[in-house]
Formats: sequence, C-alpha cells, structure tokens
Amino acid sequence: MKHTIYDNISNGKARAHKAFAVLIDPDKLNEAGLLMTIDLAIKANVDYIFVGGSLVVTDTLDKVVSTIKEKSTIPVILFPGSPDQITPKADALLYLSLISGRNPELLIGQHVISAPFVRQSGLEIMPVGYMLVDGGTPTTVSYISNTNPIPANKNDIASCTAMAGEMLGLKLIYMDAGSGALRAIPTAMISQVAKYIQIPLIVGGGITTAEKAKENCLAGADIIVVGNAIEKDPALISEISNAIHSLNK
Ligand code: 1GP
Repeated sequence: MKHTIYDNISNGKARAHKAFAVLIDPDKLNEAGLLMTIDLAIKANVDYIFVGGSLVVTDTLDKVVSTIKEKSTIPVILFPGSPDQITPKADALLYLSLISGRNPELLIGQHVISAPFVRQSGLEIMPVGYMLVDGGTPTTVSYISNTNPIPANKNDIASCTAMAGEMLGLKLIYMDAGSGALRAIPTAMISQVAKYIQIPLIVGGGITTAEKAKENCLAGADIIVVGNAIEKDPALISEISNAIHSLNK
C-alpha cells in the first residue's frame, strides 16, 4: 500500500520516531547553494524538505522544487507564506490556518479564495494548526500576518490553542517562533502542548544548535524545522540530523 506523507508522519509519531525537516526559502539560495543543501540533506538522511518563505519575491519556487525532486527522493512539502506559493511539483502542502492569530483572512479567508486551485494542484493536503509563539523579536511572519504571537510564557494559551486545533480536525500542529527568532520556543511550552494533543507536533523558529533540536524532540516535538541556521552554516544539517535521529530506535 502506498503510504502518504501524512501517514508516514503519523506512523513516525506512533513509533516515537523523530524527524528533521530542512527549510529552504527559494529567495535565499542561489543555484549552487541549493545543490549543496540538497546534497547535504541526502547525505544526512533528512526526512523532509520544506519549501517556502513569508515573502517569496522571485519566481524560483517551481524551479527550486523541480531541482529538489530531480536530485533526491526526500519528500518536498510546501510551507507557503501566501496562497500563490503553490506548485504541483511538490509532494504535499502544509495547509496552514493561523490559529494563534485572530486574522480571519489567515484562518479561512485566503483558503476560500485559493480552494479550487489548491484542490486542482493534486498535492497531498495536510491541514495544519499554525501557531506563532513570541521569539523575542518581531518576525516577518508576525508583521505580514498582522497577528500577535502567543507570549512565550503562556503555556496554557498554547496548549488550549493546540487542543482546539486538534478538535477542529486539523492534522498537525506547527509551533513556530518565526524564522530567525532570537529565542526558540521554550521546551516547557513544547512539552505542555505535546501532552495535550495526539496529532503530530512540528516545532521551528530560531533553532540554531543540535542540542536545542534534540531537547525539543525530548520535550515532545515530532518534527524539527531549521532554516536560517543552516543557510549560515550548512554543516549543521548533518549535525542536527544526527542529533535528532540518535533518539530513534
Ligand atoms: C520558520 O520554523 C521555520 O518558519 C524555521 O525557522 O529559519 O529560524 O530556522 P528558522
């Protein structure tokens, strides 16, 4: 039976298998950088490649996804900053509803407008409760989304938000301190959220070390996402991947 990507993620969670997703922002890598990142990701057994950014201002999305698909078998999952960041060349789409915010456009409005296009894309659609958590600095995504992140010490707000997302039928929760956050999400918040939900938990934003990635997994994250830090230091790809996978049996 052909397993979908979501099946893999949720089977992984059932087996307490921790996964690593490298985030590629098509605007931040030139071709050589992209090829190097793909090569390092393959060698490091990276589980997923997320592609997207708050502001993809070039038309490189299609090309970046095609290049990744040509060179590797790592599943490519779109992490779109807006509904126009969609290409059928990827494998799956994080269909994000910004449940930490109160901007109706990002809860449902943009989804309505893009629904026919999204369905037609043929992508595997994974409905995600996307939760921004304060990372100590205003991030592009909090500015663009015009929403307040959840304060980093409000664990109850975070866990109730995640629970509501799960009961509404969302299939994944993604807690994000935003790209380049000064402070990654505190482990206490991750463990509280993980305790209150059964669906897989993705955590990202401001993770810059293998230790932090591992600590987040031990706190209950199922998938760790890193973008910025590996753009600056690509050697971190294997370091973080090894640290995360060292937790798997
Ligand atoms: C951002 O969670 C991702 O939305 C990754 O963040 O770029 O800080 O690793 P970084």
